[in-house]
Formats: sequence, structure tokens, C-alpha cells
Amino acid sequence: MQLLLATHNRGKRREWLPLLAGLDIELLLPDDLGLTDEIAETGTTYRENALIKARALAALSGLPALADDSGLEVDALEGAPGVYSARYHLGDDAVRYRALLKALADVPEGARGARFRCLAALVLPDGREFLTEGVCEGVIAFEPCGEAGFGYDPVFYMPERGVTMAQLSAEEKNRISHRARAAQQMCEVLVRELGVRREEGRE
Ligand code: ITT
Repeated sequence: MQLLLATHNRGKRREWLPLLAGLDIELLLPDDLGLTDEIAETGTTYRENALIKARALAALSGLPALADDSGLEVDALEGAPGVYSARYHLGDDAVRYRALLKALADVPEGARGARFRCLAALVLPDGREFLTEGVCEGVIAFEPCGEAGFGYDPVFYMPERGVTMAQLSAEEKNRISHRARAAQQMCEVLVRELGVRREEGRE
């Protein structure tokens, strides 16, 4: 079976490819099909935006399409930037996480709780739709640390591990992240609902 991974975000792609690697599917990227246009994310929830992206790419390609809408929810900002995380500030990832650190400059250690959330949407050409969700809890650090990952990873500190998300290897992040949790459930959906086989020797 072919499956289109409906994202233009390179960080997400790098993570999704190994997360789906245990399944007997041929993964395609929008670029492989010449589908380079960004889809306007006009929803106000992760769920809506994940479905908007997956529906659009399923319609354009005629293939099952899997999209991910995700973001960082900061308690001291009443859940912002949340669904608007990619658009929190104009510029690159570093500009955005520095803007976040600035906004939280006066927020004390005990009040810096945050979580990453990922909504994954699978849309099939016959119209069936499946959604899964994953969450990963942490706190916002005072300084960025680490080079791995993408987005807000350098400022997302996990107290029980004593490191930021950007200090984890790709394999470690893919064991505990919000995306990994949504992906595990999505693999179950693909096996159960679509009869996709797990490849031998893999989970
Ligand atoms: P696509 O819509 O093409 O998938 P996007 O970057 O626009 O790419 P989203 O609208 O879902 O995707 O925005 C997600 C943003 O949330 C992303 O740009 C990061 O800033 C942040 N984010 C999501 N997952 C993250 C992660 O694992 N680590 C760090 N930041 C993350």
C-alpha cells in the first residue's frame, strides 16, 4: 500500500519516516508527486488543521494521506502558542523559541509547565477518516540547550530526564515524543483497519 505523508516540515518528516518504518507500506512525500503548494491551515484546532491537510492531499493524490498538526502549549500563556506554534513569530525556529523565552522571562521555575501535542489524521480516498493524539509533558527552560530535533525542542525541558528534547537522540525522541505516541496508535489503525502488515523483526 502507498501512503502519502502530508507534511512540508522537514523536522516532522525525519521523525515520521522511522515511526512508520515497521509497516509494509510505501511512503511517499508530497514533493515526490509534485505537490509543493502549502495547504492553508484555516482551522482553530489541531484536529481541524490535521484533517484539512490530510483531506487536501488525499484529494490531490488519490492516495491515503497522513497529516500531523502539532504545537506547544504553555501554561503561563494559557495554552499559547498551541495550534499557532508554527506562526508564533515571523522567522525561523530560533526566532520563535527566543520570543517564547522572552515572553516567559518573569515566569518562575514552578510555573513554566508546558506540553507538546500532536494530532495525526489519516484520510482514505474512500472518505474514511481516523485521528490519533499524543502528548508529551515538560517545562520551558530559561536557556536553549541542544542541537537535535526541530522547532521548540531546545527550550522544552523534561525534568525527569534532566535534558531538553533537543538533547535527545532521534531514536530517544521517537520513543517518548507526542508524535511517537500519536504514531504508535496510527500504526495500530493502519494494521487493524487497512490490513497493513507489520514487517518481520520489527515492532
Ligand atoms: P506542516 O503543516 O507542513 O506539517 P508545519 O510546521 O506548518 O508543517 P504545524 O502547523 O503542525 O506544522 O506546526 C507545528 C509547529 O509546532 C512546528 O512548526 C513547531 O514549531 C512546533 N512543533 C511541533 N512538533 C514539534 C516538536 O516535535 N518539536 C519541536 N517543536 C514542535
